[in-house]
Amino acid sequence: MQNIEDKKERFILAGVHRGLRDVLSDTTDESIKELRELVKAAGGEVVGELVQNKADLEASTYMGEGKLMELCELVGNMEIDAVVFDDELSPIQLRNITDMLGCKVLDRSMLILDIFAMRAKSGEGKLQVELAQLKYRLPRLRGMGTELSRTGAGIGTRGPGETRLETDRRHIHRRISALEDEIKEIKKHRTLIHNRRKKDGTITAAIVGYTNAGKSTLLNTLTDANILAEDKLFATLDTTSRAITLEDNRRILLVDTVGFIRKLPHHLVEAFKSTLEEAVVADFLIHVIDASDPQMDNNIKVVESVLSDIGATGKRILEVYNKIDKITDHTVVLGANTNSVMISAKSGLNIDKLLLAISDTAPGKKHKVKALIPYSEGALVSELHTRHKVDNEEYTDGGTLMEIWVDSEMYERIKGYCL
Ligand SMILES: Nc1nc2c(ncn2[C@@H]2O[C@H](COP(=O)(O)OP(=O)(O)OP(=O)(O)O)[C@@H](O)[C@H]2O)c(=O)[nH]1
Ligand SMILES: [Mg+2]
Repeated sequence: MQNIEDKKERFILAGVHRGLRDVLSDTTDESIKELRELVKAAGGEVVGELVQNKADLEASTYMGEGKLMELCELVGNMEIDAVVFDDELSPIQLRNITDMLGCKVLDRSMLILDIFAMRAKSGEGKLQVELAQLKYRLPRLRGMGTELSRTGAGIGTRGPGETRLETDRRHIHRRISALEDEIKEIKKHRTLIHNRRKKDGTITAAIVGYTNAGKSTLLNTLTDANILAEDKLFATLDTTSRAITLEDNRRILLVDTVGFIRKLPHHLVEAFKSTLEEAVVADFLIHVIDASDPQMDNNIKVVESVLSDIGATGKRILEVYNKIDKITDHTVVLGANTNSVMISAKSGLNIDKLLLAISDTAPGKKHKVKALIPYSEGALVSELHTRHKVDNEEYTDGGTLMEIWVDSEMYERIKGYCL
């Protein structure tokens, strides 16, 4: 016998296709397909969809009334638990639609927040998700009201970890300011870490990209980090960092970050600013792109626009076209950007090329030189030992013969001794 708890909530997807020039803000076949994946990621089952072609959204009901009636019928006939809309609904739209449909009504933002709530592991991640959820809910409490409290739980109502989301307005206000204080403290701590890294001369690269592009898989392949990498949206919420050492001994700290998606809820981006700051303070960015995704070009645009939203602009970007094991026509991808490599993070294909590209992109690139340093320059030799990689060293009549990796600054100092 099937346990009631195991029964998946049945969803209908709904949206309005407006024929917008900016397809990324519209409801399209692709955004609906992605919404389907989001429902799946939240643990629900999609049993139907209804998209209306209509140039303008209705201010109070989002869809036209006739279409909503149609939706209402579907809900009744198909034993639907919830309808999820492909846009963020305004408080008034949410309330009116909920009144009409008599079932649970969610929107894209709520669904994404719900998935984030399930996936958040670190203390910081949980605080940020809860803050985004509460800020989203506050103006919508009445709209969510009866249905969500009657059904009590399920998709769209889950808080991070074991916590239950507040439903009382006064408590929510109090909780929001407590969360903001806590996040401020964490941010201070993060700034300390960033400053220390800068002082130590640590080079950092943030791995950014659309959700499911293969960021965590890449970090695993490069460093054996064992980060959760799964074929599901938003597998990674918490930043993980691991260092790699390049041939010239430069250590690069690679920071895995949360994936981006189209129509990312505004409150979420706000709340996750301190996590996303990793991309803002990084020395350069590694943008992982799923080259096997037909939506590749749009996904790149979404990532670029979120990066600009959070202020991660003007940085060197290494574009990494991933999953090339899944595609046959490589010409589509090639030539997109001069600073790009094609790899398979999963099979390890072209990881050597990627490491060379990382070495070229990261600041402070070193070159191997051969130098004969006179014995009178003992301090210089020891400095070279502490800060640079020495491949070979011999004591000759004319001084210490060294094969060393030096950056341009050190090269200027020793070029008179170079052979
Ligand atoms: N075929 C193939 N699959 C890959 C490759 N790289 C990653 N994948 C798969 O793509 C899926 C997503 O990989 P992740 O590394 O979790 O992606 P992510 O970018 O970290 O995703 P989020 O954390 O959700 O943003 C997993 O099933 C990986 O096994 C690749 O080079 N080839
Ligand atoms: Mg990941």
